[in-house]
Amino acid sequence: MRIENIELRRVSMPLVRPFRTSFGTITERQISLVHVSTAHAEGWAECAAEVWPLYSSEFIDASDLVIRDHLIPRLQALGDALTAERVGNALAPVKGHQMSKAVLETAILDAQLRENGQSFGGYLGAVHDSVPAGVSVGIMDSVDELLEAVAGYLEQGYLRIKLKIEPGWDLEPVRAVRERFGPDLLLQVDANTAYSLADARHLARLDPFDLLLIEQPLGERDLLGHAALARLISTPVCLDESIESAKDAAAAISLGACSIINVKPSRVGGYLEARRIHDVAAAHGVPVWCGGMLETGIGRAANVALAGLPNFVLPGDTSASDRYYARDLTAPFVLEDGHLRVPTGPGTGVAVLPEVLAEVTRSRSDIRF
Ligand code: SMG
Ligand code: MG
Repeated sequence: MRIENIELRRVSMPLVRPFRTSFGTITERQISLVHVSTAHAEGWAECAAEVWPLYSSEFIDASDLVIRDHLIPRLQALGDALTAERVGNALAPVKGHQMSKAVLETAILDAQLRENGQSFGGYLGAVHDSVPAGVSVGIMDSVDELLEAVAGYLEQGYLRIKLKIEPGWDLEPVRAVRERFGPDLLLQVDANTAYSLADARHLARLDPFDLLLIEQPLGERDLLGHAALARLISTPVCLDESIESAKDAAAAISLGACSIINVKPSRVGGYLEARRIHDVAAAHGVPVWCGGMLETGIGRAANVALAGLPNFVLPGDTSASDRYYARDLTAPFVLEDGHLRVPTGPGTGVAVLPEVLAEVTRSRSDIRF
């Protein structure tokens, strides 16, 4: 495949409501988009890195720089031999920077699949036409406000609720949601590393609420801590931040650090590694689900395709466009009976809307190949 140009574009997308996690509040998503042009096709992808290095060590300004100065030159060196499948190895000498690597591989894969007339779902091996949608509900100022938000999402048809938790916002909101919406509600929590192993006894007090899982309670490097915690609580432990590769997934599973994995393609360097994690987990009987980074329709389309693979057995953080943005960069993803449809067109199967794109663009630069 011969790339002619890679465009880096910074957009700013206001969220419909602020999103608060244990590491901070965001009101607007600043996103780096990568747009790849070949003689025959175009590919788009979005980088998950945020403004601050708080979810992980990556952040958007550093990501732009590493893409431009360290990653793209390695792709240019491949010349015509470049394919999406070769991106991972070509970028492997650069340590870390999974999100920056992911956005390049994904944009190239999109262009390649569009050239070949194949969809992301078909390429990755999706077996479902639509996938069940969950919603991630941020930390709020009061339990009443939270109950109202959850009620609204359930009315819209979301099939699973995830509550963000942190010390001081855990037992009470979980109890309130469980009591108000009953035992059948699929409910889980996400701590984004906010606890330590010394909190094990406190976290065990979540056990009676019959949660699907607790996501990333401890630090991202603390696999042994998670393994110890998993022995002390009955809520299944799910890892997010800790898993940056299929090797990490294999290690975490072997150590007993998790019994469920949140697969985010951006966090693990792209969709090919995400599929490997899916396969490793499936081989161990470990269920996975698709996480989210408040993606626009560009990233959502590919995530929904991934979530169509057979071992994605839990509803994902793959919500409809209007949960995030009043105007999405693509035709909006809408809930149909609690599900999002897996796109079937070539590549991600979605088109970027030029007027919306122009409106949210803050800057752009081009790298000629
Ligand atoms: O995309 O619906 C979404 C957000 C899902 O909670 C979500 N993501 O740790 O899983 C997570 C968080 C990380 C993003 S917080 C800005
Ligand atoms: Mg998480």
